[in-house]
Amino acid sequence: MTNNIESYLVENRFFEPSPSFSKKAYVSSLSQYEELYRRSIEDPETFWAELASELLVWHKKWHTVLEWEEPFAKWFVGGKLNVSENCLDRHLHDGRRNKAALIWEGEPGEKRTITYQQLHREVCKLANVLKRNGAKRGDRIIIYMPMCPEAAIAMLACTRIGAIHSVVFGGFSSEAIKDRIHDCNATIVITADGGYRRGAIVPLKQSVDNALKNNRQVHRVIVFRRANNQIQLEPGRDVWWHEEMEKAAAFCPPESMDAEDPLYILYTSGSTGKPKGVLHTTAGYLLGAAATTKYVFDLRDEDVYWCTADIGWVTGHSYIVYGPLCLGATVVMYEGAPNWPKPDRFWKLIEEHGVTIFYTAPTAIRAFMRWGDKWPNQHNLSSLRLLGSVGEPINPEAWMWYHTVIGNSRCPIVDTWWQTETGAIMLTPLPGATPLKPGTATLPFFGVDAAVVDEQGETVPPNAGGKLVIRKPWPSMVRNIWGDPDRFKKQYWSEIKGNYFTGDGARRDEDGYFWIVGRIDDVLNVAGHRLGTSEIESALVSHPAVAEAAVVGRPDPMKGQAVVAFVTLKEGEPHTKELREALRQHVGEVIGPIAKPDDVRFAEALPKTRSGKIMRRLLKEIAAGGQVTGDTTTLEDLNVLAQLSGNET
Ligand code: 7RM
Repeated sequence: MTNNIESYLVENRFFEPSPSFSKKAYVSSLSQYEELYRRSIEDPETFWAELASELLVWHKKWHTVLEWEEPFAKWFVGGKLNVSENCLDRHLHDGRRNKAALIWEGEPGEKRTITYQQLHREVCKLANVLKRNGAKRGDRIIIYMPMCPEAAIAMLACTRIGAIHSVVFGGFSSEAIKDRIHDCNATIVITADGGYRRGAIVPLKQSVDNALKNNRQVHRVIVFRRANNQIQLEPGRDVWWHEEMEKAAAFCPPESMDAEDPLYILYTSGSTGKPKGVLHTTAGYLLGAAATTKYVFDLRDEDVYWCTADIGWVTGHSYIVYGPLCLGATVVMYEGAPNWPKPDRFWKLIEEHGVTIFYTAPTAIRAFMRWGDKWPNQHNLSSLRLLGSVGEPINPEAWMWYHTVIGNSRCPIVDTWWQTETGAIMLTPLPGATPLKPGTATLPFFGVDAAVVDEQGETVPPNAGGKLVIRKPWPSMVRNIWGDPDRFKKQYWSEIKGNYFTGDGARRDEDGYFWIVGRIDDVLNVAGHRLGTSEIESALVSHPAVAEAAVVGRPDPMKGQAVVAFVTLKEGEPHTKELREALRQHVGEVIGPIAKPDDVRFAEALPKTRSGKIMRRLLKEIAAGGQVTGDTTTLEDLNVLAQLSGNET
């Protein structure tokens, strides 16, 4: 068992669901969860079929719930439906016609509220625009937009006509757009002139123009006017969104799609340079998104729900657009940065719109901690009833801050573990049922057969580290990598025979709770001990001076690997030798001498993706003293790298 990941961090804090929350919740006790979970695992097909009838509207019922030929799954075979109809048309007849679907704020401060009826009309019109511009069922359409309602409208319009969308992050470069257009052979691009970020205009159309140089595949670019910045329209190729919409009819019949027709492709940066197009299909994906939105957020009609993710990330797909709209929720959407014009922008939004459910990422939570309590404390956050976290392990210290300062020790926190590939939340508390411990995504969602296993695929004992796998197919699972089934098999289905391999390391504690210890590729090997990154990072973050930390291994002739910690300090903390030594000692005390960093490097900021994940791969190269050579196209801020490489402190 020497190959297993070792685990040392002990977390003893414990929070029972409050009786008042539980009383009203869909699932109101741990035993009720356990009973439902047991049923969902013993007979997943019946379980999911019941939910599919309850949560989705169908043109035609399926004849077979699941066809499974590892690694290829087909769910609800024979069923027909349309995703935009599920998210819009149904709500025109269920009492939600004039309910706010989207409440939007632009970064400069504009506000718009769009009802279900209005959203339906906009989506229909854009669907007609797409058709008139040559889009057909099955075509691939790139969406490269700022965070505005039109981004969601574009996605839904694609689903209305059965076109496959691929949203590219508004922060990515023209190179990234080009690769993606090429990989999926897209023929239409939907974009905007620009969008706002930290007070500046991001020139989106300009990036699209650069990406399209010498491209003969894309015959149409539809440009939404958002920022009024100067752009060029290429005659014969580019058209204005608003001009096209004026000519379009207000109704477009929804295309009847097969349950397994492709819905969207979303690219994730693989470890190789080639982008990896994760393919999701229609019914299973929508069901996974809707079921988890309902139970994990315990969503009510009167909720004002805000997920701060960008629409270019899977979280924006499942938990801004498809899950919440399918359930008829009111969704808040915000265009810009959390600290614009001041670090209280999010809290201002929550107060003003009466947000009840707030879902964000640990990277944001750590930034708010760093900026200080005075910003949230200036606002009345009493509308909040539930908090969520996604994207990385949430360090226990960050969890406690979120719980006390934002949630006023009143709101349950759902720490949700999932991936682009899983389509929907997989490990999570249910807020009325699951006792919480800071730092763990707790237990599997219904139908999710998760396990921590060793190299042979055997389940490891409690508290031993291993690989996180999923043992059974689930409706919202990735169906393929676009154009590359071999890579699909190799990447996810070859590591542990018969199981989906997540790429994450984890341990399960004595209560069966899952603790993610980091990506398997990032695991350190120190003098024969395999250590996950997240425990050492959490130990560092538990020191009062530290805002954020990333730990990587550096080749070391004695120990195999030495532990290098990159640390961002809270505002005003001094970059001294004494503090560096104090941090090493602190890790030694919290975890043990084996995990003590050999090297602590202070950094102004850490390299991250736009969804806030620390790019340890780049830090590894820096720690080894080399130049960064890997793919940096998903990096949010290139300046950070320059700073780190030149940093001798
Ligand atoms: C939703 C999303 C997936 C990877 C995943 C993990 C990490 C995400 C959590 C988490 C610990 C969490 N999709 N991750 N959520 N780790 N606790 N609650 O993030 O495809 O962009 O990333 O993110 O490593 O494998 S993703």
